[in-house]
Amino acid sequence: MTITTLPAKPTTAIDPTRLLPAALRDDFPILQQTVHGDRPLVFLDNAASTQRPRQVIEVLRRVYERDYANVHRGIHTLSERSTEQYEDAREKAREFIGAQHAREIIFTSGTTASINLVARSWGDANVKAGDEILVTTMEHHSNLVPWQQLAERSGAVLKHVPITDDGLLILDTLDTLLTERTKIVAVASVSNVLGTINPVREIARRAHAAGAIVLVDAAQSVPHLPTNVQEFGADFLAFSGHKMLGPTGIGVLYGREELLDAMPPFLGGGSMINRVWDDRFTPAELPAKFEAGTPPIAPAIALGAAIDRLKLIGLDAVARHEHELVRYAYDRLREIEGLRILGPPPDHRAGLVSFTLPEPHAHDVAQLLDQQGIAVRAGHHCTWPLHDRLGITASTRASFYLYNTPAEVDLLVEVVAKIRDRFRPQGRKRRQ
Ligand code: 7TS
Repeated sequence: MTITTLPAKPTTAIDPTRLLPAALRDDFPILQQTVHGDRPLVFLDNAASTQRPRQVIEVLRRVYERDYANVHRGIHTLSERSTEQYEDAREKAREFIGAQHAREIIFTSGTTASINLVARSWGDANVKAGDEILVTTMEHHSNLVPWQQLAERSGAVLKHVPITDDGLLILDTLDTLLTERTKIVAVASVSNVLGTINPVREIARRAHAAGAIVLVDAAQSVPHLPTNVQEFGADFLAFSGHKMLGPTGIGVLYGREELLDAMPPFLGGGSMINRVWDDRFTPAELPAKFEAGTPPIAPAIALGAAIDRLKLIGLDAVARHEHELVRYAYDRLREIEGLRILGPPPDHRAGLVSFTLPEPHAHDVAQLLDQQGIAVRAGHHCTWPLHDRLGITASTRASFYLYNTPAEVDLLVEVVAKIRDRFRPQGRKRRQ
C-alpha cells in the first residue's frame, strides 16, 4: 500500500513561536462579540465559511460608496474604475495560485459553480458513453453530483478511489482505476471532513500518464495552504472567496488556457459574446467567454483585498498556525474516552477535526457547544457517501483559521469532555 498511517506523536504542548500574532484577531469585528449572554464567541466553523477582516469590509464599502458601476461597458469614470479594480482582482487571484495568464482565471459564484461549469461545458463536449470519470470517496457533494449528472447525461461510468479507515486515499487502486477510458479525475486537495491533505501532484502525474485531465476541488486548501496550479499539475482548479476572508458570491475557476479555449461557453447572455446576429453568435475571448451577465463586481474586488491580506500574513505562516492548533486539538480530543476522530493523524491533515461521540448525537453536541459560545458544524457536511463509508450518519466538526487561538481549543476540549461525561450511561459517571 502506498500510504500508511504514521503514529501520531503525542506532543500536546503548543509551540508559541509557530503561532500568528494574536493581534490579527483585532481586525475581525465579528469576533469581538459575546453570545448567549456573556460567552465570548469562539468561531470554529471556518470550513463552512470564514469571517472578514476590516480591510475587506472597508474595500466593499469603498467600492459601493465611491467606485461602483458595471464593468466592461460604460465609457465613464466609475465604469473605468470598477473595471480596473475588477481586473486587478483577477490578476491577484492569478498570482495567488501561480497561474500563467489572467485569462485562465474565470470569476464564478464559487466552487460549486466552477465545478458545474467544467462538468457542463468541458464534460458535455468531451465525455461519451462508456468513458470513465474518476472521483474519490471523500468528495464534497459539489465535486460529486455534477459528475453523477454528467454520467447520467453521457452514459459515462463514475468510479471512486477508495479510502483507508484512517481517511487516506488508497493510491495503489489507481493502477486499475485509471484506464484509457478515464477522461477526468476530480479530487479535493483537502477533505472538508477528514482534513486529509491529498497528494494531488502524484494523482495528477498518474492521471496524465493515463491520458486523463485533472480537476482539483481546492475549496479547503487555497485559503489555508500555499497553492501553485502548475506544481499541482492541475488542468482545472476551483475555490470560493467566502472561505478565505472574502465575500460570498465570488469564486474562481482556473483552467489551462488551451482547454478553456476549446470549450463551448456554458451560460449565454451579455458579455460572453463577440458578435450576435438574429440566429447565432460568436463567443468572446477568454475570460469573458465564461462570464455571462453582470459579474459579482464588488465581491471580486473584495476578494482581491482578501488575497492581499492573506499574502501579507503569508500562507506558510497560516498553515503553520493551523497545523499547531489542529495537532493540539487532535492530541487533546483523543484523550476523551469513546471520542472517535475521523481522518488521519495531524501530519496528514489541514486545520480541521471532525469527531463522533457514542452519545449524544452530533447535532446535540453542536447545540451544547453553541450554548457555551462555540460555533461548530454538525451533520454529514455534504459528504454523504463518505459518512456511509465510515459507518456513521453525522459528525461534529471544528475547523480553524488564522484568528483562532489555543485557548479556544482548550475551551472546545473542555466542553466536549463535559458533554461526554454528562451523557455517559448511568452508573458509569466518571469521578471528577
Ligand atoms: N468543495 C469542498 C471541499 C467544500 O468544502 C465545499 C464547501 C465546496 C466544495 C462547496 O463550496 P461553495 O463555496 O460552492 O459552497 N464546504 C462546506 C462545508 O464543509 N460546510 O459548509 C460548506
